[in-house]
Amino acid sequence: MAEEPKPQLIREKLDVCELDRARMSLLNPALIEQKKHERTTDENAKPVLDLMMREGIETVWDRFEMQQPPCKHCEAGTSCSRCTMGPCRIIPPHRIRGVCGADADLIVSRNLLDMIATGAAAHSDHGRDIAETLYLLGTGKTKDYEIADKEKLLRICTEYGIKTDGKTPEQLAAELAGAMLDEYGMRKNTLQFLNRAPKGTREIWDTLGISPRGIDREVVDSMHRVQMGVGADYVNMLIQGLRTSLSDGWGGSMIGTEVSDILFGTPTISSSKMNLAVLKSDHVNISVHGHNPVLSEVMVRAADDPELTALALKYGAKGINLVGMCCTGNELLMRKGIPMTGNHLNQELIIATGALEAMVVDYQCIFPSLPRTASCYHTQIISTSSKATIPGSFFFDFHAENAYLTAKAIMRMAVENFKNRNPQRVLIPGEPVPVMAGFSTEAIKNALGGSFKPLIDLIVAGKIRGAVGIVGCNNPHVKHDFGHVVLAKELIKRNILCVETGCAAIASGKAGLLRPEAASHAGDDLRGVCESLKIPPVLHMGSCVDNSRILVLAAEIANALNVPIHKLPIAGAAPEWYSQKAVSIGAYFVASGVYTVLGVMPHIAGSPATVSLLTEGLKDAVKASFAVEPDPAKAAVLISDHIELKRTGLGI
Ligand code: BF8
Repeated sequence: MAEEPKPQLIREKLDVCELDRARMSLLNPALIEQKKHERTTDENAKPVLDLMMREGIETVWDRFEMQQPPCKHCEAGTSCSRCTMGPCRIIPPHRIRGVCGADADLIVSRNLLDMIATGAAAHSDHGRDIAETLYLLGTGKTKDYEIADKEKLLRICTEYGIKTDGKTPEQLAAELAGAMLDEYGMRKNTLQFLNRAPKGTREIWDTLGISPRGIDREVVDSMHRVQMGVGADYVNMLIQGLRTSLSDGWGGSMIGTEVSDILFGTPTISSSKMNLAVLKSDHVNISVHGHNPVLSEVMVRAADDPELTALALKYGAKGINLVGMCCTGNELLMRKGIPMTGNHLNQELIIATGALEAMVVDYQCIFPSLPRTASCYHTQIISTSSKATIPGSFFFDFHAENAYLTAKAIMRMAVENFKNRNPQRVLIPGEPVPVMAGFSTEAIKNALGGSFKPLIDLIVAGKIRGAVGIVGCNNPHVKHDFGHVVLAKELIKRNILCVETGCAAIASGKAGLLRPEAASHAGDDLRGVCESLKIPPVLHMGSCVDNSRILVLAAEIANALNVPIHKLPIAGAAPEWYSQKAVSIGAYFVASGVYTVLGVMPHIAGSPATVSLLTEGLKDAVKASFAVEPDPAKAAVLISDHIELKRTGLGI
């Protein structure tokens, strides 16, 4: 029998700098009280944040303060350090070109294209890891996964033109995964899922020349253009940004979502709980953090392993409590109802509850500082991806082929760490909030009786004025969760349905908006709809790759009405975005015809031409544009006006 793998220590354990701690713990109590309210709206986070400031344990907000004021050239996007002729900054009126001759427009657009390509690469590589897992399953190279949704496997095989008759699910899995992996290169020169978009939308892409030719191909093409001496025209750079983002939304991310559903089950409406209080003082607490369910799904199975639960009892715990964080938490919440601890800015706070035995991470949105925070407690940070080893963490080289044994070894390490917990330092604040989640496109359709017609009828009748996808992150530039929650409340008040993913959905969950009772915050018409369907006015549609579900939902409604997506009364919003992935999401929303309002200004102000193209010029090209509005109440007005304009356009 194969042996459980052993962890490898990635460099030395990091300790929090004693000087930092001494300096920070000198904060006076009144200042701590003020700061905790300024930093977050998450009531369960406040006592932990308070404790961290009193004890001088550094957080993202402290580092943010230490970085102020920001470099104004970087903030405007007009600094460039891509090559060693520089670094360069554009400082009018004299320094208006970098050493290579690039002006502000080129530098800004080159930086932005880099961000889009980085985000698209992250989502799409995640999708590839999942497609590879399906391939390994299909070819018998891993026994640690099974096909949970055979109906979806058949449906997507048919969509890909794969003959299904007489083939086993495993054969189909291998064929489908092979066809998807082909789309990463350029053998096919198109992506199958683009055909899900309405004809009118696809025609816009073809006319503009932004139909993606391959997932990796567009990312590599973009990286080629940001090389000095290639891209010289800011318009050309930004148009390639749109094509790259489409290869993410309708390509890599959509593959990630659909194959995750095949492997782990298409989400159905379910209930769970959210916030830091889902930790249990008498259990071994293990949090999975990151994005890829290939790891977290096996952790769910390992948490039920009788050998490990017996071990937990032996160490005096009442059991193992596996909880989620950020998007891998969303994946588990959507499919398995696993409780969720919090979003991006909660990741250090969960450690400071003193009740976390292990934080098991894969990749994306993981602060490299986590081992420093953990060094103040007994928590072990366990990294699992060779792409994302973290100094100060224990590393297990996790692969689909060794998945279960590795998950068991990780879980064993966490359980054995329970004895090191100091009960005197445990602070689990308040009570968890109930949430309803699992609103995949299929689940929404089922809830509506098997077709989107009832939803379309409600929109036509004006009971639902429109729908908005609120997505994206937390960002210390914005009070934690404030942008998400205020925007959602303002929109539902105006009878606009919200569909959410990522950290936005978690913010709403913690604020109680993912409960059917939240219908009381909605306008009369939307409240009536929610009450009759027994659903919340804010629907949790999954993780960030699951923004592809929002695209599919929009496409299905547009196809039913026989109009392009840009004619629908819908919008997108990212009130607290920080990540390159979010830039890619925003770009594919806009490229797909969805007006999108950002709450944080991208680093583009140094090129008025770029700002004008993104906020105005794109309306001619893709019939949608970006807007930036930091005040979520004002953003709700912009969105509501846009929705009413689209309703008028449709004659409803
Ligand atoms: O992919 S919403 S902070 S956790 S990037 Fe990250 Fe942003 Fe959260 Fe998920 Ni998405």
